[in-house]
Amino acid sequence: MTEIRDRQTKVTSSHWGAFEVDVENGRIVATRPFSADPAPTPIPDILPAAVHHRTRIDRPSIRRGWLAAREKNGRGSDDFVKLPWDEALDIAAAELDRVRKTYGNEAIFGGSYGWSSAGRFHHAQSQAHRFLNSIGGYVASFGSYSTGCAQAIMPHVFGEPFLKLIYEHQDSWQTIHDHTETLVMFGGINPKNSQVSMGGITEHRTAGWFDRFAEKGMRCVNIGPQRGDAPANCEWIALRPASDTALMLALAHVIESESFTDREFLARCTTGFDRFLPYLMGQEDGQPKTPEWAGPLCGVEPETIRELARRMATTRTLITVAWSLQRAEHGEQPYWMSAVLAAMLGQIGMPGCGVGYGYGAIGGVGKSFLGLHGMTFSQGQNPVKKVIPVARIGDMLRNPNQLYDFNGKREPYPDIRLIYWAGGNPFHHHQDLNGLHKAWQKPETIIVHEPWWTATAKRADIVFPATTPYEREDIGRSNLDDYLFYMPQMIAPVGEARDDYDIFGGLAERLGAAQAFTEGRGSSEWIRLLYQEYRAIAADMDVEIPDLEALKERNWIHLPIETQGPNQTLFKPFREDPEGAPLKTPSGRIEIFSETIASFGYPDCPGHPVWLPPGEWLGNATESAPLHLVSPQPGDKLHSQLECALADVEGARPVGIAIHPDDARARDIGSGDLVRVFNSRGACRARAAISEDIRQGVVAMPTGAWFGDPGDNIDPNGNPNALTLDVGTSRLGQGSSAHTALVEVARLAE
Ligand SMILES: Nc1nc2c(c(=O)[nH]1)N[C@H]1C(S)=C(S)[C@@H](COP(=O)(O)OP(=O)(O)OC[C@H]3O[C@@H](n4cnc5c(=O)[nH]c(N)nc54)[C@H](O)[C@@H]3O)O[C@H]1N2
Ligand SMILES: Nc1nc2c(c(=O)[nH]1)N[C@H]1C(S)=C(S)[C@@H](COP(=O)(O)OP(=O)(O)OC[C@H]3O[C@@H](n4cnc5c(=O)[nH]c(N)nc54)[C@H](O)[C@@H]3O)O[C@H]1N2
Ligand SMILES: [Mo]
Repeated sequence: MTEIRDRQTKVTSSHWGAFEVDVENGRIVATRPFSADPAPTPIPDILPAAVHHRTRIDRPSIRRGWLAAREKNGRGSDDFVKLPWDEALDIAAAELDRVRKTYGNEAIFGGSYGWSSAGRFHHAQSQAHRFLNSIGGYVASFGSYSTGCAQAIMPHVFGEPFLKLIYEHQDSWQTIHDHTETLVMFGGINPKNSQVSMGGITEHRTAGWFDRFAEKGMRCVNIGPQRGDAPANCEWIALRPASDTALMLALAHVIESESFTDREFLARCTTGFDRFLPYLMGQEDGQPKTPEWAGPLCGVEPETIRELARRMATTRTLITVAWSLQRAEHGEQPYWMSAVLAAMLGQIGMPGCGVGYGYGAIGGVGKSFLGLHGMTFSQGQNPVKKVIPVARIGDMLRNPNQLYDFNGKREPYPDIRLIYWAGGNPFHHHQDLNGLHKAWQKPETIIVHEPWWTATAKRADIVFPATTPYEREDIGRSNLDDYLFYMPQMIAPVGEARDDYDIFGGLAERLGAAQAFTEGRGSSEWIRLLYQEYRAIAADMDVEIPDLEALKERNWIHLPIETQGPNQTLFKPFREDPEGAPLKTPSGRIEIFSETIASFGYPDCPGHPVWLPPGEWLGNATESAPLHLVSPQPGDKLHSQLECALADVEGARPVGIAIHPDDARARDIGSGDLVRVFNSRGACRARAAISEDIRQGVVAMPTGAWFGDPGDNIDPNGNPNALTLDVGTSRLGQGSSAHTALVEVARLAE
């Protein structure tokens, strides 16, 4: 370890951006904004308190009931026995060995989903995968909670992996600024969310773009349940959650009825409009999808829909869709339908027009940089071929060996005996946490690495204390950012925490896999090697990067990789020459009707987009659960990270629940009142935040509060996943349906 001076200030990078860190006598005492960031986020303010918080895990800990008798009950309620590292590693290694020998590596779940920390080398999930591969493999997971459903459906429509589409090809903010006349944002574009980006975002510029759009006179329309999902200078159409597909169909109906459909574009660049049109016009099911039909479903006036459709058809229009829309039951439909609507307008492939996904969702979307990739620590090969859709973990644990459908395949769920998690917090992120807690009792052993005693760590059997980025050195770099950081170690590990790499190294050694996992290198040697490789890749692209010693000295550099390349208009080459530059779909065109999807025979995702109401929404609200709960990302942090210290702030917990004045009045709820939010799946506490900026009938609670203990009959801090529905989006996408939940709210006595 490098010597730590008494007082120093260094810059580091994180998922929420770069910031300066002041260290005094071995403790982080303050953070300050990074000089090059035009709109720094306040997220790091709480970091000093969090890094040294009392909830840090100080030593390896094994749950008493498991240690004594491999007792499974008691997860989340037992206390822990603290052990020396060697002893705890011996026990964990022996258990991994027992499970792989008794049941095979197909009994180990190592999806280990989660954002963990930025930093290229010490990425906990990659480390976990590499380690598990080195000992024979693990059951992996596909996709993310962010975009799992889109990752399944959109390749059928556009023939591209969804992430490649949004990160490499979509129009840049500059292109939108220069060309778009009407920006129609389903689910808004919220600068609050672009505070963060996987692996880092240095210059926060999203809000600034909207000021420039307004100056230009661009019309920006936010369609969704909350006004605050877009900057204040945007129009708001207050939509019922989950009804977007109905609205899009009605827009399409107007476009078709008023002869705006671009038949020439449809003929050249798409397939299957003829199969979709009878559904749209009602010849198929007797129900034309008119604005009068959609109005009551969406809670939007038919005239508003007509006016918007005409505007979209007569101006250069970009339709954007937030990721949240596909994080709901039948989330495939608005994604597919938005593509069909854009195709009917015939503007796909023109700069600033067509359709785009996830602008603002994270800060990197809409930035355009040279594809300078690299510095990836190899995860090795996984000999186990079983993969589950990431959000189906509860189903997997509940239904071992049962068949399930996913994107055209039917497979049995594995029979999991051991769960290994490093760098994620499933007892924050998964839906219906009370249901997950029950399913979580099935495996024989659960091993977790965590810096903090999260709800997941508390529900594990073996817990290893992990360092935070401030306790180890790393390199900060993201494909979606034009800065490069040396992230220095700033303080000694808190308690007995170790780097994930060293924990896995210790286990690998005990399991005879040391060479496969470490290849004889320590972390600093790996960092040096990966950096050298990255420098060589950069040099090939004529980007000069200093050597590691110089980067250490400079702490950070700006990379000259911003571009406005030809790729910055989505599908431009395809539009210009659909025969010569076909899409990678079966037809080579945009698939309005997909023979592939139709061949799956899924009633919940047929061959073209359709309106399918979800299991819970305002259209089937009940007396006991009359309100639609949406649970967006928190504005003041990243997910459940740094929560321990934020929760200490006077009055900060439970979290606020946005509720319309009429709904509050009907329940005799006043502003700031403590409330109980509940349904048949669970209950949590929240504090009423009465607001005209949320649609009547809808309530919104941010994610991120630490979930309580199993004995709690009400979640104390307000994690909305005490209430959400744990079902796949459909047999096709099997994504998370986090935004699907009906609830009731009642005042609680203080
Ligand atoms: N209701 C509802 N639920 C949702 C969503 C929603 O919209 N609504 N959104 C979903 C989405 S999109 C996402 S991405 C997920 C996010 O869910 P997660 O990614 O699981 O959330 P995080 O809080 O970022 O979890 C990261 C964990 O890693 C730990 N950690 C940080 N650094 C390290 C490290 O170096 N080593 C180790 N071992 N651990 C580390 C942190 O302390 C934290 O506990 O939530 C999902 N859940
Ligand atoms: N500050 C901060 N930023 C973050 C994160 C964080 O934890 N903190 N997490 C990051 C991650 S992992 C992700 S995946 C992205 C997520 O990015 P998104 O998925 O875009 O964001 P959300 O905040 O989940 O939802 C955005 C809005 O969608 C609206 N909405 C919900 N349901 C519907 C619907 O049916 N129709 C319409 N039209 N609107 C609806 C809600 O009002 C909500 O406020 O955010 C990223 N950004
Ligand atoms: Mo996410």
